[in-house]
Amino acid sequence: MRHRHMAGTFSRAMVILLALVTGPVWSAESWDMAAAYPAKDYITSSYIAFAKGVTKHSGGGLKIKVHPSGSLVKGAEIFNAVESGRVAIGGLIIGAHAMEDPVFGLDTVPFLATDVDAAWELYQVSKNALAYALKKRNMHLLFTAVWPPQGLFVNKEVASLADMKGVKFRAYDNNTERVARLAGAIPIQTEATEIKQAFSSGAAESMISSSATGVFYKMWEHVEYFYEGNAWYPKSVVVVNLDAWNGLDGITKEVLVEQATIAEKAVWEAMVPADDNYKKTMTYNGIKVRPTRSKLRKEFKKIGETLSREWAEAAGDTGKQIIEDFDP
Ligand code: PCA
Repeated sequence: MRHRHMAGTFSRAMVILLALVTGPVWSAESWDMAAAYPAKDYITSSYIAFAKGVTKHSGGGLKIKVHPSGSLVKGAEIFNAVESGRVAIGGLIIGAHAMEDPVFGLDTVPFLATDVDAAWELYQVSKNALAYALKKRNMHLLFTAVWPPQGLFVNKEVASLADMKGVKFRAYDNNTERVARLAGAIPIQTEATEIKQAFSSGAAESMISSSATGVFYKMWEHVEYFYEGNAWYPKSVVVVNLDAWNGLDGITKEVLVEQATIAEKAVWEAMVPADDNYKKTMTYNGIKVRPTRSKLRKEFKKIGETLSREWAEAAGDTGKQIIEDFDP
């Protein structure tokens, strides 16, 4: 704990030192936005619509350019890049940072929110805690985007966990890695941009992800099945470096907040129809989209219970309060 704190202090000191030497890499007029997923993915599309809205409604006073597919910063590094000010703004999967603050991992606790309304409710009751935790890491929360429910992509029929034993599994964060381990699979963590390579080389044979990712990485070229899980709805957060945020004038801040509200509403509403379309595309291309078999679902619920317990222990009083306030 002490070491982590010291490491944090040290890296923050380095960042300040670097900024003093080189100055910030962004200006008040022009921001580059780091994004991990493809431009046409509905999540990244929402960032692009948001960026256009800000550019337009600030009369060009603040231009935001989105860099998709990890082209500016790799997905796993966006958090640190925004925190340190290497980029002014970024969109990232927040559950991947549960190690840094348990509140970041709330939306990856399996079976807590099992439909989009519950996921929205969970977000509402945890929003202040989320924004506060981000502020402590030098970031301002603008909005969130919800991913479709997570399901299992796999190259064979799976009726129970026994079928997952020893299966190579691509994980996108520590949570999915932990699920894989508890399921007896063999996880490797990769960026989404490395999915095709992982599956073509045989390093991965399965993964838990969504229909969106299934379509953009043409998973029909690698697997036969997509088992729908509806166990959790991860969120991406759009965050601004706090110094970049504080450097804006009041009117520009208002424009950002307004456009963030519009983008958030649109992307949350877009999720269900987008998911339906992505599943149709997968089916059309030959993936068998199936409900999870009841035995597997039961076994998976057990894994969910373990993860929930672990999360509650780590999240302490803040976590307890959120769970108490959550009434789906
Ligand atoms: N796709 C992302 C994370 C959540 C999702 O549905 C991925 O697989 O990297």
